[in-house]
Amino acid sequence: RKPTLAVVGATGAVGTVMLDILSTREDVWGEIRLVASSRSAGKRLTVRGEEIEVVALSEEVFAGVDVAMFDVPDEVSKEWAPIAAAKGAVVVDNSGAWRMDPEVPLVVPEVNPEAARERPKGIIASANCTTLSMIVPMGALHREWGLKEMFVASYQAASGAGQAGIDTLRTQLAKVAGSQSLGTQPGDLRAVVGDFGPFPAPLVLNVIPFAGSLKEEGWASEELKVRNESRKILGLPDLKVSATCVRVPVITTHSLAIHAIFDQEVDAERARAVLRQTPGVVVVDDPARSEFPTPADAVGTDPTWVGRIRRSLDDPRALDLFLCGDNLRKGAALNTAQVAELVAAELAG
Ligand code: 11C
Repeated sequence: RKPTLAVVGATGAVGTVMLDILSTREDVWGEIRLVASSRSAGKRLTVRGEEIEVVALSEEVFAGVDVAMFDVPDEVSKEWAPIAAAKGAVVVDNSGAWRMDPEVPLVVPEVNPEAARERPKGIIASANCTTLSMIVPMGALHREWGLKEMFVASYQAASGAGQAGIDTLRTQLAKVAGSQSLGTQPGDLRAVVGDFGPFPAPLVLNVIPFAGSLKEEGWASEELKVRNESRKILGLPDLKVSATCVRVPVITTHSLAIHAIFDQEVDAERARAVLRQTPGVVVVDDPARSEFPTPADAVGTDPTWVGRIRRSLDDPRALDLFLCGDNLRKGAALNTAQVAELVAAELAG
């Protein structure tokens, strides 16, 4: 019998990509149940070419479910993931609710697949989209030279803030379209765009040096997630990580500029060779021909695209690079689907 899958949060920005991924990857699932809030119940969505009615989240929907993917806000996951697990489902959770729980593995199949087997709470976490956008190539470079420290600047897309983020950027784009003057005077965009949506400032024609919520000593939650989640996934509890997370007016696909320091001397050509051999990574690195990753080229694709690979001029143990990853695919739905497939393979024996 093929395992039964529940997709909780099927109607959100990540859920929508998840249905596409489930329809295009090798099909390991038997029944698929689509679950959402009571507001979305009754909608009919297509997965694997078949229309399925969305049902409201309740204890009963987990009866007979083997694996439950959760693409919901943290507070919904906090409440409902244990209920699904108590009903016998293995939960693969994409929220931030469980990632740092020592009894919950945080899994990226290309980096630490073995961690998925040890799940005392019946819950496996998938990482934040910013961490996931870089962790596969950084894991490969760590295996080669031993990672010691990372300085990260992110360029994060609007869809990291969900459908509300996408809608806000599109509305703001419409408000500035055709203007010959907006973006030339201090505050002119603030006056015109009106609603900032989930962002703390206008996003259109702008960049915002803040993502997530404010935590201790001025750090943003996104920056702490990049640090803490990288440490857990790579199994490096003392890894030094400094991140500055910035929102940019891109619909989907996060980019990151990384300065990574290793235990040994590095070599840019060897880094390209290592990354070319790494599943889930594509190297595009020929700046003389204007070949480097951009979010506009990476969006809608599965791999992490890496380029601008240089050895630091001042430190032979350090590499600088730039990478792009679709935050809704590998950054969210794809990684969750890959983890769920690991569990399905394990259940199949
Ligand atoms: C963003 N990375 O771009 C965030 C969204 O912890 O899963 C994902 C938040 C999370 O805003």
